[in-house]
Order: sequence, then structure tokens, then C-alpha cells
Amino acid sequence: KTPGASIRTGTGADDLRQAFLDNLVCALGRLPSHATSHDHYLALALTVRDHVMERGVKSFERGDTQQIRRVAYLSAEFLPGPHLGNHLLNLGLTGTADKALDGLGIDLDQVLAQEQEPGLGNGGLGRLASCYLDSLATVGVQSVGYGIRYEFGIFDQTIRDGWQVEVTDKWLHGGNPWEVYRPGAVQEVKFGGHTEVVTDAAGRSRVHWVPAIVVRGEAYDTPISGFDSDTCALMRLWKSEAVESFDFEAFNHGDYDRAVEQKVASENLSKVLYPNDELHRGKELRLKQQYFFTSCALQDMLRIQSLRGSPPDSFHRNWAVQLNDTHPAIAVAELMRLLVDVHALEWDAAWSVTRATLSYTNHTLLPEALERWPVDMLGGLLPRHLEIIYEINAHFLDEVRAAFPGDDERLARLSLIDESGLRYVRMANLACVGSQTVNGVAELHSELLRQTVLVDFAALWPDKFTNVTNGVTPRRFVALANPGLGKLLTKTAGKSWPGDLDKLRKIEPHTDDPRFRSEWREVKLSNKRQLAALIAERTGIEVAPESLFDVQVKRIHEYKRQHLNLLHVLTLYLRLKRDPKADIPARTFIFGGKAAPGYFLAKRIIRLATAASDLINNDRDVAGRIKVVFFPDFNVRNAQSIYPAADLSEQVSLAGMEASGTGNMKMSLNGALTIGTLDGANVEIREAVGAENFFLFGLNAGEVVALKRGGYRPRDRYDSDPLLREVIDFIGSGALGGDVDLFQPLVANLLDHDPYLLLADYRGYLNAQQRVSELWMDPEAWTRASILNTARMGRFSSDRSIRDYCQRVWNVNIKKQKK
Ligand code: 26Y
Repeated sequence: KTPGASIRTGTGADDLRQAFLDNLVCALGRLPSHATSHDHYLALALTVRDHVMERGVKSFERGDTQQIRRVAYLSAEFLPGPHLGNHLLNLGLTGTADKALDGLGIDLDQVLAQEQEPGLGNGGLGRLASCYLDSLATVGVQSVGYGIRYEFGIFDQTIRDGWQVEVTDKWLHGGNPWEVYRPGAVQEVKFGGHTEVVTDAAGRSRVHWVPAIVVRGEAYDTPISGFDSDTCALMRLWKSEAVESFDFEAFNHGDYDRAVEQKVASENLSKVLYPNDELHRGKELRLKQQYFFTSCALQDMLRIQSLRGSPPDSFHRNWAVQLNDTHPAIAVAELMRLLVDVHALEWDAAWSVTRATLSYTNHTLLPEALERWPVDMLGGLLPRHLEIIYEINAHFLDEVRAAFPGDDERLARLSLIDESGLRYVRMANLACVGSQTVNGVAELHSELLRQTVLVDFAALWPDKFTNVTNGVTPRRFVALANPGLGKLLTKTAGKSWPGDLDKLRKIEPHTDDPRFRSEWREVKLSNKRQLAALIAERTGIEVAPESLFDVQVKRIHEYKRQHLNLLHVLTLYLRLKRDPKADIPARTFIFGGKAAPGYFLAKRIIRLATAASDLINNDRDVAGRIKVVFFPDFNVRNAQSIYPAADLSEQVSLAGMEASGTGNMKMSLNGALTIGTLDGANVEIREAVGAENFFLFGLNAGEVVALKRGGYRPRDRYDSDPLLREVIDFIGSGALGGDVDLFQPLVANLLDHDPYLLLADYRGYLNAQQRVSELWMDPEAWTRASILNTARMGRFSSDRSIRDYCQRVWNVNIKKQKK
């Protein structure tokens, strides 16, 4: 037993209470009689952290002997959500903590509510990274998630007069008890300057990079516990600091401004997360951020492996490095630089190591999201990397010429450099060339990748490509978020389901048991009551828990088509106005999601939702029939209240646009039925839960391409469909938001361009919504479908995704270490 461990990490309620009080007094310097709820949170967090740390330390020791190859997940974004409740769940300490605090008259829920979540990501990609760390720890794989410790994460969203207003996120202001600063893991990262050829001691020519600037990277570690597991994952985030606090030369000459300039510039690197997703802009600071954390991560891995006594040329045996999209794709050139320039490997040897180490996950087909950096910008910031990229490209294009002689167009398409106009470095091409494996995030997406964006790479290296369908952690998104359902599942399927989600199948035989069905409905209704209370608190809107909760929560994006959902809402409204007796079941439409601050149309879509909300909720004619809510500040914490209360999950993106989606999985897993297109993982969800338990509509990806190719004319749809005409005219009429001009840009966009084919899918969507209403009016049939959704979603646990990665991509054996 580790000395001292029993005092701080005892697992009885009395131990926990004592440790909690000790932390309150000794670590925080607070008298119990004067402590606030936030103090209680910090004290409990420190207490729980001790438990997690103890496991972490032991698992790292063990890892050295049991698992040679570790996984490094490089991601510019992580969205872990609040830690405390999740750790308690993973450690099996929730009840104990509740009891320990209860003995002091403290309410655990109130303590949990104090935590500020780290919003270090935009949406799906960042949340996926956090689900994967959770699963890596749970299935027992040694891993590190490398990223950036943004001082300001994604903005908090408030709604003022119906508009999104961004408020700075200050997640570190109350202190962050989860992270541990690692002075021993500091790294230096160079920028700018020039390169020189020098002769080393052995008489070999080497390239020496003389930088203009050096920045310090400081490591902050956050342990990520696994469910019922002795393994801990590590989230290691880098904070940038100036190497010297001041430029003393400038300072001594009285040039104070210039003296602090450098310090400020260095610290700016990890200052703020860019709030755009799916839109690449060539912002230099973003490239600096990407290189900064990627370089810190790779240097750190080399350091760790040298501590293990392993030479640089066996890097690939020690590390499997996953690139979460192209954001860390500069890793290809950086690893080459470190191996060739710093560790003196020959080019070819270094290239073999690099290619055996790295793998690349693509998360998007949208052309506007593909990262390309102007050659001049990249060369100015990273002169040595540009040289390396050119050299990689030269070797690569030779290979292409050999495979496809005389095909210059193919050469131009494959090249790492886009030379069609201004010259750009294509990061997806760089990632493909430097990787062992390339994967998409759902079957359809991986297929479309091979057919479109990466078609030439797929022709060259068909075996490099694979699919790993995304997954979500059932710990946070079922057990923690939906304890009522969790209890029912445990009672019916046994207690192992959170770590073995296929066990959910065991509830299927109970589908036709009336008692089970009524318990199922009771759980859902209770979740809806809780959400209704939260909605009232946050928006002042009263909603009926018995109504159908129709939910669309995700980033606001045209391709995700929140405005298609709104067309349906308004069509229903107009129908109810015309025909007050219409047989339409009561519905509550719930929207949530942030818009990128500079995304004009996305902000108008939010405004349309809030305008619909104002109009409909205050119209007595439709009282008790439909309500519309825009739930402000959709984040991980709020998601945990919303998913469990969803009856209907809106997954209505235009087919071929959503790489996977993961909210679709979270809602179906919590018993929602999906209305959706054949897009992303919807396709696989529908296969899993059964077509009869899924409301399908819309064009498929092939039909989308054909329609666009044939010259799509949205105005024809408008002209020929009276219902569509009525609702579009209504939006443009000024009846919503009280201003005729307000939604003109949206209306004009739909009538003249409609790039995401809303008008083409409108009718199919209405029909599918009609089927939703009909099924809802048969509660037994609805409940049956709801149960089957949960029962058959086991495949979508992120544990399965991680096992797939281990097998298909990382070549890591899973030796589950049971406690
Ligand atoms: C280039 C930069 C501006 C950028 C920043 C963030 C580009 C993209 C992103 C984030 C993308 C993202 O979240 N993609 C989503 O990844 C999920 C996980 O794989 C998918 O489920 C989802 O379909 C996809 O949109």
C-alpha cells in the first residue's frame, strides 16, 4: 500500500468526510462554518482528485511494463464537461460522497453545480476527443490527450432581445482543482527566423534552424478516470509563456513597450479558442496555436521515451499518434524535423518512423472547412517545416509519377502544395501522406471521403483507408445524465451495462411488458419535468412535461438545417391558426446551440427561432398546443439535462454533409426516436434500431448530387407548393420579430440559392413529422419504439470505437486491467 494513501483515499463515508474537511481547512484555509458552496466544491474536488491520482500513478507504473505502445491523441479541442460528478460515478463513490456530505448538512447536487466546465472546444470534434479519453481509460489503454490550455474557452451564449450575445468564458476564475502543473515537462517552441546548413561533430551536414522567437510550453495535467477501471488517461494541455519575462536589453534601454511586447505575444498563443467550426480562415495565430501544441506534444513524447531508455528510431514502437482532424497535421513535418535535425536520423529512416507513428481522422467533407495555409505564411512562421514539406512533396510526387505516368492533373491534385492561384499548403494532403491510416467517422462519411475529397489518395493507397464510426460515453450521457434510466437499466439488464453497452440488449425481451413500459414512461416524464423546470428558470417559458419534446441541439449551421425544423414549426402554427381543431398532439420544440460569432446567417437562424418562440408562446390561439424554446448556452452541462428529456431527436442535415453526428447517438441511447436523413451515423443508427423505429425522410447523398448537377431551382418548389409558399411568405412578412427586413437575407438565400436544399426536402420532412405525431398519439407503440432505441444502441458506445481504433489503426492490444 502506498504510504499515507489510506488517510487521503479511504473509501468509506467517514474517510471521505474527514478528507473533505482536511482539504477545506488545510488546503483551502477555510473554516467549515464560513465555507461557501464553492469552497465545498473545491474541497470535494481535491478529495476526489486524490483518489483519481492514486489510480493514475499506479496505472502509469504498470503501463511501463505491460503496454509498450501508448496512444497520443492530438486534438486542438477537448470538451470534458464537469469532472466531479463523472469521477464519483467512475470510482463508485457517488453514494458515499452523498452520505459524507449529508452528515455535514451539505447537499451534493448543490456542490456539483458549482463547477465551471472547461469549454475548450466548439462541438462534436472536441466532445469526441473527451469521450475517447474516457473510453481509453475505461478499456485500459495507456493514453495521453494532448491539447491547448486555452485561458478562454468557447464563449458563453446569452440571448438578448432574441439575439445571441457572446460573453467571455472565464472557466479558470474560480480556480481549477483538477489540473496539476508539471514543471518537469516544460518545452521550448521556436518560431520564425531562418535555417542554416552546418557541419556537425561527425562531419555530417545538418540543417540548423535559427528562430526569431522562442516560446515556453508549460504542461498542465488533468487526470481522466475510467469506469470501474484501474487505468487513468491523462489530458496534458499546454500553456504558452514567454521564455524571459522581459526583453532585458530593450528594458535596459528604456524601451518598455517593446520589452513587454514579446511577453504578451508569447502568452497570447494559448489565450483563446477560435469559436469557428467548419470554416477555415487563414489566421496566423491559429497556425501558431496548432504548431505550438503539436511541437510540445511530440517533444514530450520523445522525452518520455528517452526516459524509458528507448532510442528515437523506435518512436513508432512507443507511440501511436492520432491526429484529430488536420489541426495538428503539422506534426508530419515536426516529427521529421525532430528526428532528422535534432536526433540525427537519416531522412528515409525518419520517414519510415513518422509514417508508422501517425494516423489521421477526417471529420468533414465541407470544402470551406479544409485547412490550407498560404505558403508565405507557413514559411515565415516555420521556415524549416516548409523546407521539409517541399522535400516530402518531392519524394511523394515521384511515387505518384511512378504509379500514374504522365498524369499531370492528378499530380496537381495530390500535391501538398495548391498552385492553382496563390500558393497554399494543403493540410489534409500532408496528413494523408504522413499517416499510416486515414479514417472517416461514420461508414457513409468514410465512403464519401474515398469518393470525393480524398479520391486520389484512395486510388493511390486503397489500404490506408478505413472507417471508425464515432461513439459516445454511456457513463456521462446515460448513467450520470439520466440516473432514473440508469437504475431501470441496471434493474433489468444487470449492473455491467455502462462498461459493456451491448448488455442493453437484455431489456429487449421486456419491451412488451406493460409494467416495464410504464416505468419507462415514468422515467422519461420525470426527466421532462426536470427540464421543464430548468427551461422556466433560464427562459421564463412554461412548457408542459406531457407534450412531445422535439429537440434539436447542436452548433447552428446552415447544413444542419435548424431552419428546416423552423419551417415545420411555423407550418404547424399556421395550420393551427387556420384550423384550431386540427388533431395535432401538443409539442414543445426545443432548440439549442451556439453560432460562430461572425456567421451572419447562423445568427439569423437563432433570431428566427427566438422570434417564433415569442410569437407562438404568446398566442392564445395555440396555447396548450405548441411551444417553442431556444435554450441558451448549450454546453456539456446543459446537454446532460436536455438529452434525457428528449422524445424526438432532430437529425435533419442535408445528406452527405454531417460527417457523423454524436448528439444523434446520445438522444437515441436515452430513448428518443430520431427523425432524420440518411446522413452521417444516422444511417447506422437506423440499421441498428430498426427502420420501423426511426423516422426517415429526405434525399439521399446520391440524389443530392444528381439534383444539384441537374440545376436545382428552389423558386420552382416555392411556386408549386402552396404550403411552402405560405410559410416562406410568413417569415418574410414582418409578422415575426416585427421587422420586414429581419429575415429577408434568410428568405432570399432560400429562394435564390438554397445550398442545403431545404425546399427540396420540405414536403418529405412534413410527412415524416406527420408520422411522428401519429405514433405519439399511440403511447404504447411510441414507448415500444423508445425502448428498442435504447436496447439496440450498444454499438455506439465510445468503448467500441476505441476498440476499433486499437485494432484497425493503433495496433494496440487491450489488456483490460480489472480492479
Ligand atoms: C478549421 C477550423 C475552423 C475548425 C475548427 C473546428 C474546423 C472544424 C472544427 C470542428 C469540427 C467538428 O466538430 N466536426 C464534427 O466532428 C464530429 C466528431 O467526429 C462529427 O460527429 C460531426 O459530424 C462533425 O461535424
